[in-house]
Amino acid sequence: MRIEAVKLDFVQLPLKTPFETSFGIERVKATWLVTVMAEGLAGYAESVADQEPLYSEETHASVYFALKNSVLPRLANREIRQPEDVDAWLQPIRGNRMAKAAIEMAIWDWFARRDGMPLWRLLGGDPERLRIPVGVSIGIQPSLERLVEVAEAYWRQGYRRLKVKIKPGVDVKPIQQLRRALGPDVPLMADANSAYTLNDMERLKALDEWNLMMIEQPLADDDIVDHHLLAREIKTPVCLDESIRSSEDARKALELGACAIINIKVGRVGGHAMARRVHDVAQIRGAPVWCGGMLETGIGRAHNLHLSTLPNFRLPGDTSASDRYFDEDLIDPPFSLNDDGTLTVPSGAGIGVVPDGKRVARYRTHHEEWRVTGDWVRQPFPHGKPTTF
Ligand code: OSB
Ligand code: MG
Repeated sequence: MRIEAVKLDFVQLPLKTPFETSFGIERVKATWLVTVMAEGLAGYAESVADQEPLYSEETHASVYFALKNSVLPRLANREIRQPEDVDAWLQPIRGNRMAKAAIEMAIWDWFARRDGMPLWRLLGGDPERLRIPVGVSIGIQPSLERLVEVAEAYWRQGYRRLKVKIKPGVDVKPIQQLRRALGPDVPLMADANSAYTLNDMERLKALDEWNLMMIEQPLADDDIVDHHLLAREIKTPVCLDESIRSSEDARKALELGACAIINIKVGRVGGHAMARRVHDVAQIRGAPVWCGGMLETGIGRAHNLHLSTLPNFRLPGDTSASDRYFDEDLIDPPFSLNDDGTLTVPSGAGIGVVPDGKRVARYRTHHEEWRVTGDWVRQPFPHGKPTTF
């Protein structure tokens, strides 16, 4: 296929409740919805970058500029024979993984639709794993009472594990309270989003007592060595999120014993092809992975479910149902939680869901269409015009 046009819709969906982490509070889910057009077919994906570079270096603005100036020019006017070509051709671009992933994922969706098969099949997923066990990620709450209330409500809904955000000073107490309220058997874990250093060793050791499944990304986002030093000292298994940006990062982290588990986010590693390589590197070394999330709309959520069919996704992920985030998702029907705490992988071609036109129009604040003509990407959007993200 040759890309004929790329549509960008910037959408902003209000979150039902603010999501607080060690790096800030999100009240709205904003994303670039990317549509790749060719041969009368469309492929869909969304960017997982945020307004500010807090989780990673990327932002809505950087994704926009990387797509326009680096990513699309490397793909335009070339015959893409298979989705893996995109990953290979984008390798020279440093960083900007969320930008690369947004288009790469849309192209995977396009190919799967063209071939009339669900994306999981194209990715090589396991046909026996089409109901994905999921957990929920709980933001920092205004009080301990509220935290327990929220956690109990999700547990009653049937989620398979609970993850709570922690930061220095909001860690041992909430975990202790939760463990006491939920009992010893509820699978519970903590995500620090890089908020600690080795100076916090005692605090992190104090969590050992509460039987956590794992602690996610306790130390710096660019670190592997200190995580290894920490992992030697604590009993709680270490899981890496921010630190793993490629299969090479994964290999090094596992070789060094910096982590025992990896959270895979397609956007963070630059696309499905790389996500699969991270999965394989972990599988070979006997380390389980699970699928992380970035509060995606139904489009990104569908991609996550298809990826989660690969066999080494052995732990419940963060792909919760639509109603955990939004009153109204971009897809109709939204994703709902099955009684057994799973989400069902959509069975249609591609990711099996499409953005609902009316809803996109309702939440959209900006729209552009780039047509690939001649030997370049012709942009109807003039340079220099102020852009609202
Ligand atoms: O660290 O996993 C994280 C959300 C935004 C940014 C980073 C993270 C998260 C989550 C939420 O934990 C996962 C989800 O429900 O999508
Ligand atoms: Mg995380």
